Amino acid sequence: MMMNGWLEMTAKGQEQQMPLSNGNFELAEDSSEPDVMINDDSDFPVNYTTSLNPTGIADWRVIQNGVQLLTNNVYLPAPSDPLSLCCLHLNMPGYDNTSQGAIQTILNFIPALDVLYNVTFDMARDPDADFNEADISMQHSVYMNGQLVDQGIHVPIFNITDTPSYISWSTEMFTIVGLSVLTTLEFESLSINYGCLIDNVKIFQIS
Ligand SMILES: [Ca+2]
Repeated sequence: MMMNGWLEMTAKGQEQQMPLSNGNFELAEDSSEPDVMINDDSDFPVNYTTSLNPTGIADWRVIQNGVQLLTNNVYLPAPSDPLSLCCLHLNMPGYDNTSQGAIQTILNFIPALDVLYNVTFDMARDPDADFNEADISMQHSVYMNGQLVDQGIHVPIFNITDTPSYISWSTEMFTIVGLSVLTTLEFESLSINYGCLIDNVKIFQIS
């Protein structure tokens, strides 16, 4: 694997990783201590809402209700990054009755016209959710020049034996077609109170 700044060729050499800032959610302010970055000593979970430090997670914006960063000292990190400090919970339990959070990022490159890109991310069901609870799921949305061009629902695979220290992570993927305009990516929880965990959002050019 060759690293060249944000350019990374995969082992296959056929996909080129494109820039997506802070897709691993490691850069964020501790919302209880504004301007202090989260670290091992932060008081997790760290909460962000549309009114409480909505841009505290670098390069992302909370656009609906609240989300929280959970420490991977307690919540098993996804296998693709065992050294992850934290992952994102798309809900903020107890907040605003529903707590179904949503976050948004603007891609820091313009996806070229008619070129295909794969967006991948790690996803899991928050193991704190009651297993009797209704289906837990999330939705991705892609906007190009403000127009919705792609949307999909993701339902995490899990085991009823999952606990914070043993989480069934899986990797999700969807494909978008470039339109040579500003492109925005959103993730939204479709679940009440407890929802999906996500981490390691990446984008690859595949054609
Ligand atoms: Ca992470």
